[in-house]
Amino acid sequence: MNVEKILNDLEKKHPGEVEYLQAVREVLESIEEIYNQNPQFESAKIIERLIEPDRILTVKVPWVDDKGETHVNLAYRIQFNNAIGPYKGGLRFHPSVNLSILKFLGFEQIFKNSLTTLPMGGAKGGSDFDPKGKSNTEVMRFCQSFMLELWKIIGPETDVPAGDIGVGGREIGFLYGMYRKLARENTGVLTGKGIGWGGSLVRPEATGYGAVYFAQEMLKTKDTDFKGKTVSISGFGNVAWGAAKKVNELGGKVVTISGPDGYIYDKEGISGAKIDYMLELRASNNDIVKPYAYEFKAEFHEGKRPWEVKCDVALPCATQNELNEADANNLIKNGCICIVEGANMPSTPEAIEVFHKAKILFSPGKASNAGGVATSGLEMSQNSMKLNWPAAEVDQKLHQIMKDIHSACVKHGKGSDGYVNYVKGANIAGFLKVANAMLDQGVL
Ligand code: NDP
Ligand code: 2IT
Repeated sequence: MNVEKILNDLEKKHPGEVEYLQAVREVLESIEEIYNQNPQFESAKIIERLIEPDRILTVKVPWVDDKGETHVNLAYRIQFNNAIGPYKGGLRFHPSVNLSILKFLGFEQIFKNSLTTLPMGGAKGGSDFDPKGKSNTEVMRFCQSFMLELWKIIGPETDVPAGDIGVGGREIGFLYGMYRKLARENTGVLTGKGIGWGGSLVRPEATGYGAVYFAQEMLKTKDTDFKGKTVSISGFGNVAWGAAKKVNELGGKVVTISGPDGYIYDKEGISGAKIDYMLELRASNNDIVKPYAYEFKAEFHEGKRPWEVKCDVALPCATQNELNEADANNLIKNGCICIVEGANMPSTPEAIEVFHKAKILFSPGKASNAGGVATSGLEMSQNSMKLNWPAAEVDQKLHQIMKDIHSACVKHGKGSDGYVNYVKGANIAGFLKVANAMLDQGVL
């Protein structure tokens, strides 16, 4: 495989799609060696077939606001690869959404879903619709209008969307309601559903819990754990919330959360009612963390990111490319020993290089945030069986999956000096399963 040639060709076809090209480059560089050792991959053009999505649905979504004014948004569903199971992945509603961001997320999802050990292919979707400041009825009308198009290409055995940034339980409810009407079926076609209508216990917490379970395994390799550790978290959404809960349970102290307006530093620790308050902040639809500072007498650092704070463990849980080279150097200078991505691709390639050079624990989102989609997979299993598992059972399965993903990363990422490159490990382990499935099934 000639990585530079493949990337050049891809860039010619998709100029300026920086996030997509960034995600593809990382995977190609990780798998290059193993790919070249297996000529059957090259002769079946596995990589050329894997880096382009199977199909992309683009639709316009007209909707009417509470004042009677009409708006038009763009929405997409990218079905990337379904060699090992139905297309699966979240929907993101954020003004920054474009094809490059969704292709990067869909591409990452292939390997993440493969790592979960469950039969799920990769997909992603979303819209440039901004939920900020919208009323419930406006969000409902947007979701219903989007589903009028989306339902034609999804189904419980075809493609199963879920939430991501800007899409939580409320949006999944509106989307599912419309799907059910159109399809005239109650199926498990979306995950993250309400507990009373097909949802799984622990799904809301799963991404954050999973990331912390993964971090626990990483810390274990250094004979340590979360007890007494200071933890910096970014974001204040679904993933950040679940992670904060689990860190507290394991005896760690969370000292930061962040939003687009800046970050909160609470040296007393973000625990108990303060974690519940994160849900209020999200539900307020304002997208700011500043009110936390008044509520709990904590510091607010306007326009800044939390990576300047002294911590033992860092959990970036907001969005892509939110932790750069300077941030990485700061974390290391301040004694951070472990960085675990809760978000998708929050560290820039330069930041990852800093972590790898320093040989400290670093794990990529596709491994450490896989608990969310894994629990979505468990929701699909429960829907198929028309059964609900108790919370403890789901949590135990989630925990085991995160341990298995950690083992797969160690197996494929451990170097001769004993240092584990989790990026390499995750990419190779995720790739091999999908590539072998594609080989078995012929050229399609
Ligand atoms: P939420 O919408 O609940 O929260 C997202 C958080 O990130 C908010 O604090 C949000 O603030 C911030 N954020 C989003 N976009 C930007 C931006 N462009 N610049 C700065 N801050 C931003 O989403 P989730 O918690 O669900 O998602 C967080 C991350 O975790 C994402 O990378 C997502 O892809 C990933 N993830 C989510 C999973 C899930 O199951 N929910 C599973 C696996 C990964 P604001 O919106 O105001 O910018
Ligand atoms: O990035 C992700 O893995 C998610 N947003 C969750 C996807 C899912 O299908 O649960």
